[in-house]
Amino acid sequence: MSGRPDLLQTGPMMGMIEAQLNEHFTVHRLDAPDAEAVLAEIGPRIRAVATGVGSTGGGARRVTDALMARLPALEIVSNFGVGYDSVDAEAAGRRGVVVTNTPGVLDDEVADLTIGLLLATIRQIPQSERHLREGKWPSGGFPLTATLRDRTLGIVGMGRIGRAIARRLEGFGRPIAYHSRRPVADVPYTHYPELIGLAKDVDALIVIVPGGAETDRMINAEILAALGPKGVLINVARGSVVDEPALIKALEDGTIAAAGLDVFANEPHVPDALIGMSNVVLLPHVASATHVTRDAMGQLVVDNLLAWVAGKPVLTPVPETPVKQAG
Ligand code: NAP
Ligand code: 8YV
Repeated sequence: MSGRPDLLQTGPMMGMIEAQLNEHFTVHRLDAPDAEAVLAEIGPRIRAVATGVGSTGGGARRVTDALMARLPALEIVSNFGVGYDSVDAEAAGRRGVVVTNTPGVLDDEVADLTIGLLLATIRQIPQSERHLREGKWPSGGFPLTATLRDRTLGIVGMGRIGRAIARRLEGFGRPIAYHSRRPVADVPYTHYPELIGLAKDVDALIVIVPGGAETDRMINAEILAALGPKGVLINVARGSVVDEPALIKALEDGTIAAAGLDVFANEPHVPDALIGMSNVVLLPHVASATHVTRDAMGQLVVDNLLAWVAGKPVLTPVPETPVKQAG
């Protein structure tokens, strides 16, 4: 390959990513005011895309089949995030474009936050802190709360992060069960082939599956009813995995007790109905959001691109796409 390859950046990315992209590539920005003109002019030259949807990860532009059709020389899409539901990976595979993501480097961080969110939701930690800050303590202590002590814990998704969550939950001494399409051979927890069965048998449901069509609104009114009035839902996966209007209704009418949510259907917008509720803990998609972990994710975004530039196999291709090297 001669010269620096042309790369399309779909939106803002972390400074450490942008600095390295600018060093090794000729970078074009899709979040420019004249995106259409940019595409028309440089689309045919673009060989790489750097992308990532999220509050700090990058712009909201998705890498669709239609966008890739405008980039006929495209060879690689490097995604900031282990979840790559904002990239049409199957279409990329059909086009011979490799997609990379950032697995592994965030498992412990996301699992740590999940445990924090679970405890915060069940023990109402933010609510009790608000009680103190609002000066209500002298007039009365914060009301008693629900507990983890009498619960069976269910995990939806027993992949890299699900396992890291389960390992931490073992320390709480409560029964652990999970649902995924296939049982995982080397974990000691009870597998439920049907999500509804798991929801019926547990009192806390922690969701950590990928987003996309196959998991779209899998946590629906029926699952929430099965979880029941003592039930707590924790979603650290994707907002699309939960039927948000059904969840709001279930929280309002006592179908379930509480929810802890790091992700939402239409981020960064959160329904007013949720914001007004006292039985929810709401976080702005921060499960991986520490300096150390975001830097590790960012470096993996860059390292995949640099491997491709060097003609080496990319480090973390997604299963839908072929391993591709620069020609
Ligand atoms: P992973 O290793 O690929 O694990 C995914 C798990 O989900 C597997 O156990 C898989 O098992 C299960 N699964 C997939 N499709 C399913 C379906 N249709 N029904 C039931 N189970 C299904 O992924 P990971 O690295 O743990 O990450 C999981 C997801 O977490 C990411 O894709 C991302 O969306 C989300 N995430 C969110 C944050 C955040 O900031 N909140 C941070 C990191 C990741 P089977 O294939 O056997 O079903
Ligand atoms: C990031 C995530 O917050 O890795 C993922 O799938 O959801 C998070 O780690 C997100 O990708 C940032 O844009």
